Amino acid sequence: MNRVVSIQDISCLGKCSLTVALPILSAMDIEAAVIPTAVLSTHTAIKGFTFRDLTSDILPIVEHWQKEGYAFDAIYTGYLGSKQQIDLVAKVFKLFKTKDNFFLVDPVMGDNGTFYSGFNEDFAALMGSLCKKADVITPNLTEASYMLKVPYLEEKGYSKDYIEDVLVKLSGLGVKKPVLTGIRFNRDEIGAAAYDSTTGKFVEAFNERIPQRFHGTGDIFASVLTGALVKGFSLQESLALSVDYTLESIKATINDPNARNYGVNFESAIPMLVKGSNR
Ligand code: PXL
Repeated sequence: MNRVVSIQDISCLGKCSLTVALPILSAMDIEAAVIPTAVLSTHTAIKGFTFRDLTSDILPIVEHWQKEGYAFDAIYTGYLGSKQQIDLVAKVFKLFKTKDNFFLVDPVMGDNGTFYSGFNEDFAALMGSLCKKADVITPNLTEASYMLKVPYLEEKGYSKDYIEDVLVKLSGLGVKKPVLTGIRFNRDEIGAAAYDSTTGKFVEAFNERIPQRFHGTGDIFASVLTGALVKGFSLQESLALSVDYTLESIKATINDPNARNYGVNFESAIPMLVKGSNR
């Protein structure tokens, strides 16, 4: 069985980070190990959240695993709460690199042209340097703009050429396969675009756009993408499964009159993921 370690926070309630990465990887028949970087009562979009920093636990956990000889098919990082955590993750990458595994960095920092609470330009520069060590990254356009120090263009205010240019610039950071999420060239479709710098090819996947915003969809996308790549799906197939499952989760949410507005009903869509990740 494949084994992935995900390094990100536990938001105890709110359907994001590890509480979505774990069930999604399990549904894809992948063992999911975790290094929790912090414990929050909820994600930071809900006011009054608690925050317990677990930075000092990261290296002892990794050193124990190393002593016991554990290895991983992928290391997948999401929300990181401090510059120190970025430095530590870079160390973890070094310790666990093999010739066959890959690192996926989801540089969670913001959306819609602004930073989430607690992030700034300095943090984005450091995140950019972590991305240098990654095989795959999954920023949205806001995060990509901050890391590249290029202006953020509003939704639909860009062309395909612009997106391809951003992807090539991201690969210039040193990333083999940058992926941009939340891309839309028209009103009706949304998806992801990627550049495989090892072949020079651009790939993309789009599906229906539901004109509402939901929290946690980036984490769902990155978790499925990690799982699909681990299972040997092509970049194109992996993007398509990630886009389709995210849409299915959103549809399940809008069809549920009692849906909570802090995350999406990805649980209801798990049968589709199980089917889609077994071939
Ligand atoms: O969904 C990304 C995410 C993960 N973890 C925490 C967050 C956010 C986004 O706001 O606050 C703690």
